[in-house]
Amino acid sequence: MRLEAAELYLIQLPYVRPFETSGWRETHAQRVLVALHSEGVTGWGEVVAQAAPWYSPETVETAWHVLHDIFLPAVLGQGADSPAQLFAPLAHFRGHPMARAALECAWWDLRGRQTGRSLKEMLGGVRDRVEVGVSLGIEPDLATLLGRIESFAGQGYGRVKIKIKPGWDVEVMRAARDHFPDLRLMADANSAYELEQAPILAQLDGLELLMIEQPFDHDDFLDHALAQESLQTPICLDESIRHARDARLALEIGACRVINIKPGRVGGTSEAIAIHDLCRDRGVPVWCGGMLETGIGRAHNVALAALPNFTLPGDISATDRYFLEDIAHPPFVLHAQDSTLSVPSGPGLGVDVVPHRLAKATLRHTRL
Ligand code: OSB
Ligand code: MG
Repeated sequence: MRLEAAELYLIQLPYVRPFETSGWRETHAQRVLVALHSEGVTGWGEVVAQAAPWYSPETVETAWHVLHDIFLPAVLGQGADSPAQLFAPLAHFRGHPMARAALECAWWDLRGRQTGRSLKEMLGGVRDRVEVGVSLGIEPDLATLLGRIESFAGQGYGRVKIKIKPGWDVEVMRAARDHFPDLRLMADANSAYELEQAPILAQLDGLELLMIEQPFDHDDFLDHALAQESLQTPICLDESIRHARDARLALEIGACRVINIKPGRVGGTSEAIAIHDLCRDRGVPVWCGGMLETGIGRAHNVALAALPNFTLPGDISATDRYFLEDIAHPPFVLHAQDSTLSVPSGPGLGVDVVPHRLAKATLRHTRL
């Protein structure tokens, strides 16, 4: 297929509730959406970069710039019959994985809609439903957080992740464990700790947490390896894993026992699958992380999480956990009996952008 035209949308959607981590607080999602056009068909992708470089160095504006001025001019007019061919014109450009991932997502959606195949089918998914959890931000006080856990557990979420930071950690996790003895619980620090604070993390051993996610620097391996040696709880790396080579390094030196795979962070679907395969071959479990995506990114993540080695619940919650009104339809709804979401079976992503909702959310739009 030849890519004929593209569109970029900068959108803003209010979250149902502000989301706070050890490093930032967001009240709205700002995202860049990419639409690729070929032979009368459109495919969509979502750039998961945020308004500021909190989680990663990319932002909505760096993504807009690099897509508009560099990546899209390089791929438009070119043949793109595979992800490798799509990315070939970008081989000499560095970085900007979230912008790349949105391009690849749009390509898969386009390919699926042209061939009538679902993303799950094209990627080799083996499940019709994927197990999911919910990621809960830092709250003003413990009672509020416990109320939130109770509410989500009541809705049927079987796994709850709690954002931690120094001063909002041991007491919080212990209270969560005391109140919810049977719930699958985990903590995510988003790089808030120094190696010297490893004894704080050691106090979480014994709470039977599924894992502790990214306690140390966003680009660190060594500190994680040193801490994992004495921690019983598995460390999961998120920010540190930028591609399959990072995953290899982390596993070789024992920096983690679990990996969170986010297509945006690793530069796209194909790299996400490469990490999945590497971990599968080494017997290391993976799960699909989230970036508070709209329905576009969520549909992609749900299909990815249908691959066989995604054996732990993903950060892919139901649409109503994020937005009152998403730009995509239909919404994702939690199956309360088994804490799962259904994997769409329609062509491509299997969800559609709703034009009037997109128009309402759009801050800027351009066509190339
Ligand atoms: O660290 O996993 C993270 C959201 C934005 C950026 C980073 C992270 C997160 C989440 C939310 O934890 C996961 C989700 O529900 O999408
Ligand atoms: Mg994380």
